[in-house]
Amino acid sequence: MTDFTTWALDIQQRTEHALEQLLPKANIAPQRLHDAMRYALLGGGKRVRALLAHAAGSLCDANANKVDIAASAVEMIHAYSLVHDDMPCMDDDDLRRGKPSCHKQYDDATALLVGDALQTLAFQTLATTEQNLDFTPEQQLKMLSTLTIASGSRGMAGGQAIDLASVGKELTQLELEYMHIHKTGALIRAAALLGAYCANQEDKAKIAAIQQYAEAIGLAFQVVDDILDTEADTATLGKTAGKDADSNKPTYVTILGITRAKALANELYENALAALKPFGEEALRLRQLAQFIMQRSF
Ligand code: GRG
Repeated sequence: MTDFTTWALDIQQRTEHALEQLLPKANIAPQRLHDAMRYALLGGGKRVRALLAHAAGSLCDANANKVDIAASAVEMIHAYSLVHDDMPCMDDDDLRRGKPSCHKQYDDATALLVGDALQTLAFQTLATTEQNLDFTPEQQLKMLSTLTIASGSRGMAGGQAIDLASVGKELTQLELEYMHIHKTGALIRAAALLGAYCANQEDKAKIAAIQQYAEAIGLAFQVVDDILDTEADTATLGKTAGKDADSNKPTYVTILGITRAKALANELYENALAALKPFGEEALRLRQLAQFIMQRSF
């Protein structure tokens, strides 16, 4: 079996290729919108959600070509959320993935439309049968409903609303956790589940374990993000460092302090690994990915 870095690079490259194929070409009208969609989605990002979909897919023995479709749809939703999040009416950030954020490179109206169009392209990708010949309609519906719920007001968009409403407020750890389970966790959980749903046969025990793993690692991802926001620099992060503290936003570091925040991240990592205990080598990629999420520097 290949080492993790080689595997991850392969997934990142095949995801890039799948997204490039699924996006409208930049010379197709409306050119500016299509160009901006490609700017926001291609050539950047760690593709953690695609890696999760493939790692979960590999535990369930799913066909990797099918997982590419699921992974692409999740990466489209993620990219849309970043484009909207960076806009002046939300987090107001000029830098994303080491380059000017979408509204800076284009304009606010274009960025708004990029988010809208990437979101609908994600659902189109899962629903369009010509691309998904091997999927059963039941599989497609399951993936669609999982991703819509994870993205909407009971998932990511709801978490973002809570985030915006909590600026300048003191939150308890439980309230902060509730926000992140929705804002970041819901899509991470959906990424893993969609990967598993690509398998020809559902294994309920594996799906339950994947769900438990993804919930723990999704939260760990956020705790690590808060730690990086205080400890890493802007050049390494590819986005403005210290943004949360500057925006007067509660984070795991402000609530717990750096030492307890690191201990919490480790505890969540251990919980994620514990969920995979019943599985041997088949869960290797999920284990390695958990480690990657913990050790990431941006
Ligand atoms: C606008 C509806 C709407 C939602 C936005 C996820 C989100 C909700 C905003 C992102 C804000 C943020 C920085 C959250 C912290 C965790 C996070 C999602 C970081 C970015 O994800 P990475 O690190 O990014 O996976 P890359 O660029 O590697 O894909």
